[in-house]
Amino acid sequence: MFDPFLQELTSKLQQSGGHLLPTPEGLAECRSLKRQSVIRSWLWQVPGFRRWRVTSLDAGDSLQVLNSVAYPEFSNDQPLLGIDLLWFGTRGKLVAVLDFQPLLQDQEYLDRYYQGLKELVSRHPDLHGAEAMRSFDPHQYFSPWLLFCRGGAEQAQESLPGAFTAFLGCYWQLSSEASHRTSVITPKRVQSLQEAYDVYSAERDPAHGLFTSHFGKAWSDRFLHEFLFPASQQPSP
Ligand code: BLA
Repeated sequence: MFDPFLQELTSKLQQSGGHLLPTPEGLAECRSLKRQSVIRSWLWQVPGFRRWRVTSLDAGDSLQVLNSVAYPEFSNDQPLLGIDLLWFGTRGKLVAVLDFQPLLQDQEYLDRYYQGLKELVSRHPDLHGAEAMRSFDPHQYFSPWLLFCRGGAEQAQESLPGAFTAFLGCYWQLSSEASHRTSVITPKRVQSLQEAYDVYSAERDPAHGLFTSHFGKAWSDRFLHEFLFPASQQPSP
């Protein structure tokens, strides 16, 4: 379902001078024979970013996922890129979340970074439902203009492709302007806010149960703490 999206993201990363880095041993790919599924992950080195990860999960008709997070360099206080797209084929259900994940929620920060996303959302009102969040807090690391939709095939096929392209374009625009901008938040604070994002996300991520049911607890714990949210790892004693 999301292969064209993954290809689009991958080619944009390549065009931006990105190249692949090795993923931690055993985490690049995992298969579940029982659930007939495979999860694949890529770690990118992209100019201007300290980390950019991409994951796709293919469990056939039961579930397809594309997930990605981009962490800008600490000298750049712009939002993180957050992508979480899920397609439950058997039930014909879509969960789509696209956001510029803010480090802070104050008005000055939102005014600085959200003009583009605000306009995009006004062109795609069907993807900006008033969905309630069950596990996350909408006021922590989510923006008021996130695209968040629990929908069906119509949204997935008709609205999402155009919105996804525009969303990537908008984030690339923000990133290309970084060199002309002065960050307001100090690099030290950006670092601690990005690390707190990992700690918070590892605690709340509703995917952990799903990973465990496909790939077992040991692999899923490692994947969560070593690949998805590395700053959530306990420092070794
Ligand atoms: C929800 N994301 C979900 C759910 C699952 C995943 C299973 C619950 C489905 C539901 O609410 O109906 C799946 N999350 C994954 C997978 C990965 C993952 C497979 O991290 C990793 C490969 N989630 C993100 C990012 C964002 C995000 C980057 O990982 C930001 C754009 C958002 N996911 C997000 C939100 C929800 C969600 C807002 C709804 C959760 C809620 O209701 O609180």
